[in-house]
Amino acid sequence: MNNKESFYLTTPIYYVNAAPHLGTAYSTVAADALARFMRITGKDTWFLTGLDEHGQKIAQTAEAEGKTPQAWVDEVAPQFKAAWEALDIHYDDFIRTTEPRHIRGVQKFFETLHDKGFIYKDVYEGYYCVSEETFFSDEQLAEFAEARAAEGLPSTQDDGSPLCPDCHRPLSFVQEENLFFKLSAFEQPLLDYYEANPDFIQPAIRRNEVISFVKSGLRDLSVSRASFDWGVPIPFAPGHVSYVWVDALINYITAVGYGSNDPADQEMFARRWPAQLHLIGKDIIRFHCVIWPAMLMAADLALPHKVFAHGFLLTKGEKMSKSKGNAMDPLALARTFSVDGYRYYFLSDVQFGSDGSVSLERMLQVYNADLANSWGNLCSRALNMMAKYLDATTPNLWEKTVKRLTQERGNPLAALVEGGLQSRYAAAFAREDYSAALAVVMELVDAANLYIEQSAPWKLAKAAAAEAEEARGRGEDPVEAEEKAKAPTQADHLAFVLYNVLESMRIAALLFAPVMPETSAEVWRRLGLDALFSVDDQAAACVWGGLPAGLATTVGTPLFMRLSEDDI
Ligand code: ME8
Repeated sequence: MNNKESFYLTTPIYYVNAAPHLGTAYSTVAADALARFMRITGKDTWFLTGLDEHGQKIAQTAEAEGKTPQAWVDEVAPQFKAAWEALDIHYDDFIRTTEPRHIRGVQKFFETLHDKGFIYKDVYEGYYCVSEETFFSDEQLAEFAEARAAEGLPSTQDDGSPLCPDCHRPLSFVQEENLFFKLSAFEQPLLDYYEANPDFIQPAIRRNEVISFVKSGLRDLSVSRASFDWGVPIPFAPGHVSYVWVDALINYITAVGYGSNDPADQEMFARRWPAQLHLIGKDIIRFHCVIWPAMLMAADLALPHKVFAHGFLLTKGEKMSKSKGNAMDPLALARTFSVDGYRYYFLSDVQFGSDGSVSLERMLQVYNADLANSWGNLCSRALNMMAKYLDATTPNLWEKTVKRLTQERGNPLAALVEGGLQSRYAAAFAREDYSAALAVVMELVDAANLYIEQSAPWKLAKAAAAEAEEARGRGEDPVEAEEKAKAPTQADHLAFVLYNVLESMRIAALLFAPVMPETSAEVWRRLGLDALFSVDDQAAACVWGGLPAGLATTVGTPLFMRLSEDDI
């Protein structure tokens, strides 16, 4: 029996019409960092990601490639897994919508909605965007036409047929008998739910957007397609497959056991569902905050606790996407800036929840300033001084010496940590504010670098050597001399300063671990801590003074090599 609190979080499941790109990597890295944070804080974390493999867009892509859809998705799926592995993403489960466990669950879901009277047959007549896999109503098209006209831009092709309001590609006209879901019946229940659960949709701007969309009226949703067969067959409607979005959303429950008769799966479902968090991009907010909760209400299932929609990564002011050809390859960037450098840049420099411009130039700047010059440099300076002055062994100071030095010289680093550093960091993580969480850790790194400058260990080392020399000249043992004087020696002061710097490094490594796991594990090794505890299960150990004495430290190569314009 697991008594730990469950934390189930998900990313969108991505379309397999092309390889992973910076946008899909962004959501997945963010979810991974949060999952690592939750694991470290002791939550029973379950992190799901996966692939959306059905639908007309995938069928068309496969056809263009001269492959069957199954062969195509089987070819692309490993590319996603390899990319996530390369970016150090540790998911607990990876679902593909072509798996039997998912298909079975989607069918059960349809049957449930049908049995409860929420599904009926009707003729759908209207426009559909294959690229967005979305239906557009006449009102939506009119609104788009008006907005475009105001900018002096066309909203139709030359022959007068409309363009997609989202991606501006030509729309297809669909006229077929479909199954419909009574989405309109959930208008008021959804509004009531948003009101009763103010944190359900984050950030607030998205919540307001969703509320005004629902208030403007919901229409029933066409949930099946009969003109092609690359989808989940609907058991009670031969010839119909599920609308790809409905199929895709259900992944969040089929992955944790919904639809299975196996008692172990049923137990998992009871434990994991509802999810704590669906982490998505703002482009798919209506699917997650309107259609999905309405589907769950109709099936009498609990609703997820929170949907957080992050913004778009923009390059030169435009949404970065494969079709616009302005997508940077995440794996190439990770090779240049290191995996941790990659993860750090996107999570620190783009305010999570807002759109953010990204560029190689800015990435280089952030990498050099924060990682090579601040964090990396702190580690190499401190470890070099340990080797030079303290025989690469963490010092063993008497408690009373530490007390006295703290009184006399102050300890700004301990004061910073004890002044609520970790709680500010944790609060930032809990509201998905990665930039703020990382800025808190950088405060400690910057303070430690400043402390080195101000306390000048090299001067203390000189003074300590002179003091020892003097004591020897008097024929005294320096330790006894200290006892006699009841005053800390210069050597104590040096050890005190370096201990404080190393202790700050230990805490910074712990707090950086969710975003930069590789580097934190390396710092852990260099501090000689890996034999004692793992960097992953030490979150509670941000208590000042946790670095034991007598550990062997190692210098190693620079954690982050400084890069120049020529390297990018
Ligand atoms: O929509 N900036 O899949 P998809 C930030 N299969 N994030 C971006 C981005 C950008 N420029 N471009 C993409 C689908 N993303 C459906 C989802 S879920 C039940 C089904 C990210 O492959 C962002 O998370 O088009 C966005 O929501 C997602 O990729 C869309 O991925």
